[in-house]
Formats: sequence, C-alpha cells, structure tokens
Amino acid sequence: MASPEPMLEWTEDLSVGVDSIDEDHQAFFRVEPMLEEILASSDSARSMLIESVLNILEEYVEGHFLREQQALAAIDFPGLAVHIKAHDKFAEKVRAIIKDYRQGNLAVVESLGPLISDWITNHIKTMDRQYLGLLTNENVDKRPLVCLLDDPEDDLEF
Ligand code: FEA
Repeated sequence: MASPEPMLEWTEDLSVGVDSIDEDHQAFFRVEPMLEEILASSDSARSMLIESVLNILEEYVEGHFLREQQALAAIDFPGLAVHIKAHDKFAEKVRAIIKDYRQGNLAVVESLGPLISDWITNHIKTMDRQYLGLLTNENVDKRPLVCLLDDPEDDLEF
C-alpha cells in the first residue's frame, strides 16, 4: 500500500515578505492537517468540527484573496488578472464542495484535503512568489480577515 503523502508545512523560504499574508498562509497550511485529524476521529462533535473548518475556509477564500488582490491592484501588479482568475477558480471549487456537503453529500468533504494540497503547491508556492519584493508591510492591509470582510469599502471591482 502506498504511504500517505507527507503533510505540507509552511517554511520561512515561503515568506512573501509581508507579515499579514504570511500569517494567512501559515493558517491555511494548518487547515488540511486539522481537517484530516477530524475526519479520522470518531469524536461526537465531528460534524460541528467539520463545520468550523468549513467556516474558516469560507472566510479565508473571501478575506485572504481580498487582501492580496487589493494590495496587488494598488501597485498595478501586471499579473493581477491571471492571479484573480486563479483565486476565483479555487474559491468556486471550495464553495461548491461546501455547498454539496451542507446539502447532505457528506463524503465530498474528503476532497477538500487534496484540493488544498494542490493549491499550496500550485499557487502559494508558485504564483504568490511572483509578488515577492513588490508587496510590503506598508502597502498591504494588515487587519484580520473578518475585519476586511466587514468593511463596505472593500467591495471593490477588479
Ligand atoms: Fe494568491 Fe495567497 O493567494 N494564498 N492562498 N491561499
């Protein structure tokens, strides 16, 4: 039997040089192991714990992407349109899985782990590196995700 894939870990070399974004990414790296642990358990609170992870993911795909996109737009980042497209595609997949799960297809939640791993490899470790040196602590909104989402001024069109 094939051994399971090792968990992906955030390491200093993945830093994009912006504290708030690095903290978002570090939190995101913790989602998959957390979810796997919950799925492997027979905890009576399992469904409540899964729901908490789904809430975290929902907030993340709204708030983190908004944080990056606003900052990239402010510096006229040349790859912005492609970057937004990638965010939108991932967010759409996450939302579809969550919706399906909440409609009763409980097994679909198992597809989140591989999706997250793939995103870490193909986006955080690659595409997000493209703005290294362009974004700084000074030109990125450092508020917690939940505050970014609550701010009506953040309803920007990209
Ligand atoms: Fe371009 Fe950052 O997005 N990372 N995530 N997730």
